[in-house]
Amino acid sequence: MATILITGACGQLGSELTAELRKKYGSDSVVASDVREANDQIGEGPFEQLDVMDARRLDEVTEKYNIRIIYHLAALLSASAEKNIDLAWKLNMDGLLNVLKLARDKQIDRVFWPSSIAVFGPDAKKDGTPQNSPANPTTVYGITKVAGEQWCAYFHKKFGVDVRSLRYPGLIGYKSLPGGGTTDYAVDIYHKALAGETFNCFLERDSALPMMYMEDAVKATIDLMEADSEKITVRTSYNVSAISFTPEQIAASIRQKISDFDISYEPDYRQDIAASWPDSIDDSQARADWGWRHAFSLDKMTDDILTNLPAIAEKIS
Ligand code: AKB
Repeated sequence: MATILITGACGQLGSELTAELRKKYGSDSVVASDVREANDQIGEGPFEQLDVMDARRLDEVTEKYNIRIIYHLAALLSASAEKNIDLAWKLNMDGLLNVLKLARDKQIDRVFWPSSIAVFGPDAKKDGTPQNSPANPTTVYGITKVAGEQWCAYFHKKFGVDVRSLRYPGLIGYKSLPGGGTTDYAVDIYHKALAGETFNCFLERDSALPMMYMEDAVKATIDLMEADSEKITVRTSYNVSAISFTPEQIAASIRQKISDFDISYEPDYRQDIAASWPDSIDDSQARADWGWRHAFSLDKMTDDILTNLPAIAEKIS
C-alpha cells in the first residue's frame, strides 16, 4: 500500500479517519501529522508535528516517508474563521496551495481536500441545494472553500493532479471534540445530556442544518478516494448529504433515551452563519458517480453515541 500522509490528524475528522486508515492499510502505511501533539485517538503509528503553512517541512515529511497519497485536513472552521480572518485565509489557502504544488512537483498519486456546505450562501436553494447552485458565501470560511475548490479544479485540469473533494455537512462524532465550527453544537449536546446538564444552544430552536454521522463521513471519504478516476466527474467538490435536523429535533431524539434532558436557546453570531447555509443538500451526483450511500439516521446516530460515549467521555473532555 502506498504511504499516506494526513494533515490535521488530531482534529475531529482527522482522528477518526487516521484510525480507520490505519486499521485498513496498516499503521506504518499511515503517517499522521498535526501542528499539535499526537493524541490517543489516532492510534499507534508514525506521527510528525507539521504546520501546513511551512512548505519546506511538508516537503521534508513527504520525502522522509515517500508519501504517495495525502489527506489534507488542516484548516480553521467557520466560527473560528470569523474571529480571525487573516489566519483563516492564510491557513486554509496557503496550506492547500502548498499541498497542491507538492502534489504536482512530486507526482503524488492522489490528494483529498475537504470542502463544506459553507460554499453556499443565502442565494442558494435552501432545501435540497443542488450540486451546481450558485456558491456565494457570506462567511470567510465559505470564501476559502469556494477558492479552494477552484484551486483543486485548476490543478487537476492544468497539471493532472488527482485531487478529490467532498462538501461536508456538519460532522458529528463522539470520539473527539470538535473545535471552531457552527455545527459543533450537535456534538456538545450529547456530552451535556449524558452529564445531566441543560444544554444552552447557540443556534435558534428551528435552525435546520445538513449533518452527517462520523462513521458515514469516514466511509464517504475513503469511498471517494478509492473510486476509479474515470468515475470522478466533479473536480471542484461533491455535495454529500445524510441527515438534516434542527436543535429542537436533536433534543427530541436525545429525549427518547434521556427523558429529562433539557435545552435552552441563546443564539449568538453563529446563528447568522447557520442562517446563511442550506437546510439540506442534494447529493445525487455523488450517489450516481461513485455509489455514495449513508447509513445513519438521526435516531440511529443518537443511539450509537449515547451507548458508546460514556466509556470514553472523561478521556476526551
Ligand atoms: C463548520 O461548522 O464550520 C463545519 C462545516 C459545516 O464545514 N462543520
